[in-house]
Amino acid sequence: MAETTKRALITGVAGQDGGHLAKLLHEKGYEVYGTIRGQMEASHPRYRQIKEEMPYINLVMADLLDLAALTRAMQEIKPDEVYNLAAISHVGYSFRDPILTADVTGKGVLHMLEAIRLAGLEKTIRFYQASTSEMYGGLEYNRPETGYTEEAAFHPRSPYGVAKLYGYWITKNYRENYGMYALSGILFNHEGERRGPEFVTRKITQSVARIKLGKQEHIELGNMDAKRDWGYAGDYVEGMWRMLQQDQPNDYVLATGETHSIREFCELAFKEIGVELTWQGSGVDETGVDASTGKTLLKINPEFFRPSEVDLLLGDPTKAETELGWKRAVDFPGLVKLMVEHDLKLEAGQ
Ligand code: NAP
Ligand code: F7E
Repeated sequence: MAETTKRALITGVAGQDGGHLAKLLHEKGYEVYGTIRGQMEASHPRYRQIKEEMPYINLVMADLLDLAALTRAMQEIKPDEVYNLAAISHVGYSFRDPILTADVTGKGVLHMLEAIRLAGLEKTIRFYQASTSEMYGGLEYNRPETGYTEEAAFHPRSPYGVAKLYGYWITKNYRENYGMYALSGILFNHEGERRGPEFVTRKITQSVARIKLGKQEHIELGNMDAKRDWGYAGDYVEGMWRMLQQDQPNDYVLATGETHSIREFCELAFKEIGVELTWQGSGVDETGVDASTGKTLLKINPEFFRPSEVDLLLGDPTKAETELGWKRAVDFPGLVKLMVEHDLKLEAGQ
């Protein structure tokens, strides 16, 4: 049921969170605008696909590298709320293309803030910056007892994390310098049926579905020891919206307060298709084996190792729970289940 007639602009609307957020805001009665990049026009297959799935999004062509396009978008749309979700968001990729990552994921945030100022809207727009748990360094640098809070120290371990830290600080800086309503959501990993297949959870659930249907023999992964605080993206976009409804701008952590290893994710995903996965060997020789058939279903491929890792992420969402009344609904087994079920249907062509 519509609750508002506000206008929202979402950058990166074709990404995982963009889709969830656009739907949420549309359901709340917002007029939703979303940026995509490239030289698409209405006849482009990707453009058509987005419009078919989410006809309510008004698509705007704007690259985060292009200050002029962003300024024009602000002038024409005059949004009440801006959610800056666009980024080079893959941590592994950021090691391969650190300069583009710095430009888009870091300096792109400055472009957004300057576009708002150039359009003369800095007193009216509420700005959300998609900050990340990758700004914390993992156990070697910062050992959280009950999880990282908004006050924990940062020590990013990848070009992506460093670029995001710039985005975090420049957002805080514009809040302090110009009195802008600008804040960061520091979000821990969130996944789901819209997650890109280049991220480990979706790679696992897609592969499990394909193995079940006889379309794939095994899956190859990198570091199995990393632990992540994984939630459901649908729950997290509700938290983003709640942040921008507060009287004063403030930064918030969204997390589940639980951490699980890649191994645990694999075990649960295979369990969904009736396979008990057991582990043999160690290091690059580790394998995941079907306990009943002895078939190797998982191998390690060093190609997926990163030059440096965040070994463990665990967030403390107390502030968001207390001040925003936010709480995740989907738990870890529920998340794995919904992703595997979705991919089984998708791979079966249903
Ligand atoms: P995503 O699926 O990778 O979506 C990112 C979007 O940004 C894509 O639609 C991409 O467009 C767009 N983009 C990339 N480069 C761009 C450019 N130069 N100009 C304009 N758009 C560009 O990411 P997500 O998972 O939805 O995450 C949303 C945001 O939250 C990101 O900023 C991410 O870094 C951050 N974050 C994510 C998580 C998480 O666990 N998902 C956690 C913390 C923070 P194309 O489709 O054309 O590539
Ligand atoms: O990796 C390990 C990998 O790429 C998770 C982004 O949304 O969340 C995401 O970043 C872990 C890492 O996500 C493979 O080494 C093992 O330890 O799914 P991921 P991420 O790096 O945690 C944060 C919060 C963001 O902000 C980012 O935008 O899994 N891993 N084997 C693998 N990872 C991948 N991708 N592929 C593998 O084969």
